[in-house]
Amino acid sequence: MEKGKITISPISLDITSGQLSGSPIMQSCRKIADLKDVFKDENFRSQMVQDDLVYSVQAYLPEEEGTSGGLYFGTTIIHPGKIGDEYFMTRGHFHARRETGEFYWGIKGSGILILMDEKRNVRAEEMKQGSLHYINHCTAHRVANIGSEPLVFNACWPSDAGHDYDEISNNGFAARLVEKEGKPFFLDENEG
Ligand code: M6P
Ligand code: ZN
Repeated sequence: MEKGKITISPISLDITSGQLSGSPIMQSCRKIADLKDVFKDENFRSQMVQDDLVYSVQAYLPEEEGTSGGLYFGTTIIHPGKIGDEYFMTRGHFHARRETGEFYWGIKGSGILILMDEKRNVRAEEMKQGSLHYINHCTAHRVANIGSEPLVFNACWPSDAGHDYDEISNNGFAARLVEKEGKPFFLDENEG
């Protein structure tokens, strides 16, 4: 590093909108079509407009995936909506390296962070602007938007955490967040 030289970071974060700008930023979108078998009512999902966006992720990944000691940063925007009575939500994942944790924090909107340990115990935390969430190691995590505006949150996780989606695809979460009488309500995995 040249002594005394002050440079500008290539990435910036608009802290009011959560929007990342600069380069390199990875962008991904999850549309209705991408979320087969994620929601309880697969038949309902299959009949929705397949091109509609459920959530998008922007991520700054300054290290090669798998590098130990590095960190990743992301902004996730979950649109308001439901599939049947189940709120729009992220796919959810365990970390491939189960011993790694993660921070989430709310930027705007109203949501629920759903957490599940390896014994399938589920708990949840309210997400809103300024809420800070520590996701323990060995804990699957998923976020649902329970409001009528986009839910925006930031995340910071280790670059060697990885994503294990298979465990959730195969066994799901032990509870699902549905709207009942206008309010969020957890349905046990065996309930309709
Ligand atoms: C956060 C982070 C990312 C994750 C994203 C969407 O930004 O946890 O690692 O990819 O949310 O969640 P998912 O991958 O479960 O769809
Ligand atoms: Zn994670």
